[in-house]
Amino acid sequence: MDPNASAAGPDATTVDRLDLRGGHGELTRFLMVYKFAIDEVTTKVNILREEFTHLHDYNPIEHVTARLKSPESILAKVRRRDAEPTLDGIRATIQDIAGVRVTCSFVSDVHTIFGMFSDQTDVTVVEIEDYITEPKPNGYQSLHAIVEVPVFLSGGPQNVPVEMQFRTVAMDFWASLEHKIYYKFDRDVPAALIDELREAADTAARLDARMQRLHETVHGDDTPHAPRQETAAGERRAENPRTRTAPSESTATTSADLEITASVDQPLSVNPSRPDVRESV
Ligand code: 0O2
Repeated sequence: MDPNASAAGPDATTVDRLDLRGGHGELTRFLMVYKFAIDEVTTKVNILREEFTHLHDYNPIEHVTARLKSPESILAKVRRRDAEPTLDGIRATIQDIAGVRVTCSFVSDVHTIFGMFSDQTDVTVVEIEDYITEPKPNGYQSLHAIVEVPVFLSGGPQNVPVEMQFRTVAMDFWASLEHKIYYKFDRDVPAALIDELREAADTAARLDARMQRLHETVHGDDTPHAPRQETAAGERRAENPRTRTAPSESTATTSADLEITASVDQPLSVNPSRPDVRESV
């Protein structure tokens, strides 16, 4: 029996009593599996990237970043959601503990890479939020998906959710600036700035459309598409994937203070402007 387990079992432990910092704390062990899921997902994405580079002499993925949500952010979200403050409660409620962001060159690449990723037989798409087809009112664009991947532990496989965000370089540029402004003004951004950000988002979207056209002019039909594999992706999606916004036709992710290092294609480093984000270097 686990000596750290409470009488009701480790998963029923009240989170407030958990050791948030210790390298061997309960929460650290709980989070370890999410770090493994990040490793699984980033390996899959890097395989696609390398294969593309070799086969098509073209790399549709600009960069991949990953982050484990910090214990503090997890607790804040648990409170916001009024969820049960236990490991079971966290597991059931918070699906973005593991986050992977894939930044692509062109909008078509976003859909192609997402299609190729979600078609893999061990990936289950739980939820899609397509903020590219339908941007947020502030202009935010990205394709979000909660996917589940199996992590093979000593005691057997465990399906672990990972929040994935797919976006273009232009979308990423806009989102990172907007995020900084949002926190600089402590979430109370002046109206004029909000308007300007909205306009900048439109400019970024126009740039994406223009670059896409140029790209197609240069590459023509050579642009890679997601192959339809034998098993329809839909069959492997969760029975009722929560698709808040219909994905586009072609398609059908704070500080990690933990002593965990994940590998993307090289060890992850902490982005000084976003200590919550660990980047491939
Ligand atoms: P972090 O630090 O990135 O993890 P929530 O808001 O988390 O309670 P939900 O449904 O998970 O609910 O949020 P949503 O809308 O899917 O957004 C999840 C993540 O997408 C955010 O994580 C951001 O990374 C990104 N995102 C969503 N909307 C915006 C936006 O308007 N601007 C920018 N810059 N990023 C956005 P968090 O919550 O910021 O935390």
